[in-house]
Amino acid sequence: MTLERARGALLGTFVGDALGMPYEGCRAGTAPRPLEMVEARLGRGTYTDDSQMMIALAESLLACGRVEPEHLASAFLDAYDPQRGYGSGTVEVLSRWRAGEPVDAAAERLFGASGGSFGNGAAMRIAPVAVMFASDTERLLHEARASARLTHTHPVGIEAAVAQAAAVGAALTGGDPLAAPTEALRGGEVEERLAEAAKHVEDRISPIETAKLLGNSSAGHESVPAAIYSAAAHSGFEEPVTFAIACGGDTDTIGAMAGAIAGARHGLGAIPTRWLEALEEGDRGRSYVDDLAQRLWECGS
Ligand code: R7I
Ligand code: MG
Ligand code: MG
Repeated sequence: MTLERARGALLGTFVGDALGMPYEGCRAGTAPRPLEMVEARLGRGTYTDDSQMMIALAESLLACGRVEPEHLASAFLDAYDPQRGYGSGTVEVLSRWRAGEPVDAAAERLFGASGGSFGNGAAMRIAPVAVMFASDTERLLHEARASARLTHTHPVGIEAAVAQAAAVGAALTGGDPLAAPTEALRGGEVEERLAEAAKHVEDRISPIETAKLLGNSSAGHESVPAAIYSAAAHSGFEEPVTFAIACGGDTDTIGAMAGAIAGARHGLGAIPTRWLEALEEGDRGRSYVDDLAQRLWECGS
């Protein structure tokens, strides 16, 4: 793994998130081409919960050297800014923690008897785990699971995070971002959709077909396969991220996850300067995320 790739994974998440946010909820095939950073809810180039939680996860990993549930929960709580647009399940976990519920018990109680959230919230933030543990696949998958369980206890929510972690990990180390997640899973919805995605890497399908076949919602199994497919079937950074956002639906997150994989695969230099330059700065903006990537890389390489 090179430093360029580590920077690409984190800033790729940020770029995909900021680019995709203005198109959240759009139908597949409607996002413009070429894609530009346009005025968004909190301003041009601003990020959402995807990057905010990624930053908190990176900070906690750097402080603890691993996923330490109590510390990570505090980091998520400290970072939380409702204006960034969080999933309802994650908002509830945070408020349960704040009310004193044990860190490892709150997530199971979401969504009634379903066994917790199957949302893509654990997958969207996973890039720092992949950077820190890229050299040891077993450890990477273990830490990815631990980081997911804090907020997502439904098997699909965890599988989605494991798949995305494996895809970013493989991309960082020159592996195959579609084969690696398939190997990491032991059956389940996410793996089934990845198998479907694999059939279309050569004869590429459109964003509309991708959304139909693989999904584009904020459920883990209906967004992680689409993001991995976007990155696996297209080269460079601009193509896969533009394709991912054209899938519609949960565009900030599908964009963020495709951006993490494509950035890890091709390095920071592949991300268009016009997109990088538009990212918000401030306390925890572009330079800060770049610095986190460098520090994670130093721990991981
Ligand atoms: O997973 P999570 O943090 O959401 C992340 C998404 C991303 O798109 C972000 O950009 C942000 O917009 O939100 O939050 P959750 O609320 O746990 O999961 C996301 C959504 O998946 C939920 O709001 C539900 O619509 C759906 N969902 C479920 N629905 C029924 N039963 C997740 N789990 C369940 C379930 O068990
Ligand atoms: Mg978001
Ligand atoms: Mg989203």
